[in-house]
Amino acid sequence: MLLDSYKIAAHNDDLLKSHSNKLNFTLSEIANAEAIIQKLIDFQIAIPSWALGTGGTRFGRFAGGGEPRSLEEKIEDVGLLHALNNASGAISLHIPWDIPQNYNEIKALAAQHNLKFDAVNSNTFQDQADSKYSYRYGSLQNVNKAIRKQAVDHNIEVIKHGIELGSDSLTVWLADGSNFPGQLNFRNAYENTLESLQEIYEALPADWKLFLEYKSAEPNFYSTTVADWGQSYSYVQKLGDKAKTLVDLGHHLPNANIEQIVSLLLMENKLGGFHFNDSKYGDDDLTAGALKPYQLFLIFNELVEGMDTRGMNHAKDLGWMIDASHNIKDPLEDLLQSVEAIMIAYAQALSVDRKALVQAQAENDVVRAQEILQNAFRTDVRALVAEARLRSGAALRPVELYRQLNVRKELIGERGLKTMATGL
Ligand code: PSV
Ligand code: MN
Ligand code: MN
Repeated sequence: MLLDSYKIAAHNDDLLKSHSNKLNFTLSEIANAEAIIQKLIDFQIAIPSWALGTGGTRFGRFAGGGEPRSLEEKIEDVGLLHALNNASGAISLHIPWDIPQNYNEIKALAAQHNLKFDAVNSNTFQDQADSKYSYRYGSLQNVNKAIRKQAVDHNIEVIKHGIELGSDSLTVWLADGSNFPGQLNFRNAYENTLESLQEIYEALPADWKLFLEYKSAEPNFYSTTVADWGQSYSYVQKLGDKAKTLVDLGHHLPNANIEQIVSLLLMENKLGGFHFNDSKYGDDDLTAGALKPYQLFLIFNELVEGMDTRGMNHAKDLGWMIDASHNIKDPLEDLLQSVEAIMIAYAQALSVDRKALVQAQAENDVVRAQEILQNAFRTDVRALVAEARLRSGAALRPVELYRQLNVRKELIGERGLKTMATGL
């Protein structure tokens, strides 16, 4: 399904007057509003291919219908999102869930939707029908060299797919760990993992990055071999400049200070990128900003400060991606909401009076520092985010237009009610 640009234009025309009123007020409130709008136009957040179908839990899955049945349909769905918000200009593939059959055709389809290929993801957390060895006791950490080699070879295969598609990064998330004390020699597991990662790193093209994602627990519940940012940092530090740590917001122990982690990884030049989502208990993969929008803002506050201090390009120097997979919402509406929440947090962070904050910190004026941050957080920047969309031909209110156009109904008509996205 392709969205007609005139339908977007008609939607925008209807809302233009009320939007202009809000925008004018916001412009009068925020000194650097024009610069913020430009940064928002440039900012793109990749969509993971596995978030386009309804997520499940181990207790069940309630599919909503009209879900993509192939890689082509996944690309079309991301194309829809991008047409609506002009901020979802990339798709991240998970191999072997998304193996391209014909690279040229897949690339042509993506180009038709103005999409790029973001990081490619390897999968050594599930056994495949044709795999010789099982990952039951881990992949890159495995005590058996032949199993480690199978996992290394898979990662190298994933890099090859990425090269064909024009991607420039590999994300490695390992389910490796142990369920019971005594099951694993921690040091051996670390050393095996390091050696395997080194072999994968060797296969990386010169202009590629390797992102090593950490996660505190699940599926292993006693130990995880890359469990936190310190462990990921320890590996990527040894691997070399192209290796960086990836922060998935849902992968921390409760109450972790994620913004501080972000700040220090940036300082060490080891922050690779993000998987955005929100959570209350664990790896809940809820819509970004649904529960803790202030935390999301504080993370962006550190990002803006740290990236500006280091002269980094906000849009290009880190990997920005959503990793949320919802259980009951329409996945496309959920993704539109996540992108919106991320853009709002980013815009708010860009509006922080940084000079005043530096001064308040130098004077230990704690009250003033809090006022500065909360003033930015409590200022409504939604008109700036909408204006960025308007200027780039996207919709002022993407979720509203998605519903008005009955997109899900159309997709069900095209694809059927009983569809199952490939992958999870
Ligand atoms: C693991 O929980 C994770 O966050 C990793 O990024 C995986 O690749 C992704 O979810 C999909 O299962
Ligand atoms: Mn993730
Ligand atoms: Mn996760």
